[in-house]
Amino acid sequence: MGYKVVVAGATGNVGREMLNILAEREFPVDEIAALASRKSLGTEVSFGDKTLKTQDLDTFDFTGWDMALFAVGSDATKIYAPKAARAGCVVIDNSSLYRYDPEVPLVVPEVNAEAVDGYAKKNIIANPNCSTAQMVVALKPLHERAKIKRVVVSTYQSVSGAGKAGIDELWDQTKGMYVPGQEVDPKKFTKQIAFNVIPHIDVFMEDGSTKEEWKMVAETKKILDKSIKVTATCVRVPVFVGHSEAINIEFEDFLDEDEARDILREAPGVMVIDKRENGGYVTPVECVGDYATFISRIRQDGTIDNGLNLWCVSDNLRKGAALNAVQIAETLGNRCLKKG
Ligand code: 2RA
Repeated sequence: MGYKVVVAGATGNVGREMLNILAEREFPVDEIAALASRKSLGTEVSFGDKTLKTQDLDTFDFTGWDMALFAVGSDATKIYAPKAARAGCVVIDNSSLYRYDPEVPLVVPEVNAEAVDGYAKKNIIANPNCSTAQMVVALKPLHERAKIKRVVVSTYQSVSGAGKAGIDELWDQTKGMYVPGQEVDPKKFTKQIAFNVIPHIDVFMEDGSTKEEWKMVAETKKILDKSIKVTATCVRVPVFVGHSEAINIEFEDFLDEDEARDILREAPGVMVIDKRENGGYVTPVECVGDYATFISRIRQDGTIDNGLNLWCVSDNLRKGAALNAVQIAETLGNRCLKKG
């Protein structure tokens, strides 16, 4: 006996990955519905070896459905997530809308799976921001061993984090540089992303940080430990898929780099690739399509008493979004919605 599962936003990058991963992991599905907005209605999407015709999110009746994985953005989530929740369908939402709501669990299963137990307050569970998810997977096992005081993180985020538009912009600008007649009008974008990096993701906050940076701070505190001080610089880079992060950690107690490496090797969701030689580390192109949060360049930070540096890379469409959402669904099913 399986679950009746909905994927809302099934034609977007994350929605398609949700369907792919539900099939790859053989999630126990009795029935599945792929929902899309009016403009994408009828588009066909793959679910394993099946093809699903998308249905209308606006008119869909969630009654009798067990779980709905949402990848529709905050505006549409605001309208349809409460409707699904009221119908008794548990929403697992990839937008930022509910992440900071104290009544909504914000979950990375390798870090705080037990938080799923609080789903019934609003029948909604929130998926974290992609750059947060991979980082807390790496921090959790180290925090348990040597209690983290402070994290300084610089991110190198791929353009797929900005959706299809982000991918198209990089492609068009790059093509425009090499194909005569396909140059892109500079008036069409604020800053060039092709062969460039942009220290700005989401909107600017009063204190000069960006909302993407604020998300990493707020979400790490909610998911892992509110006592951890976090400061972030989030940068967009000309990579199609795969977020990278340079993470500096200060602990309460000393943690030797070799012990940290051993701990990470055993940590759930982590793959350590860390040799001090040419190619002995992971890069974004190698993480695409994988489930793992890859860790490389593990080394002491000798400028402080209890410091460690590491390099963290993961597929932002998978662990950063669709995979984490499916893992939440698995955790919800195993802990709270067991089927006969
Ligand atoms: C980004 N994390 O990378 C944000 C949203 N996916 O653009």
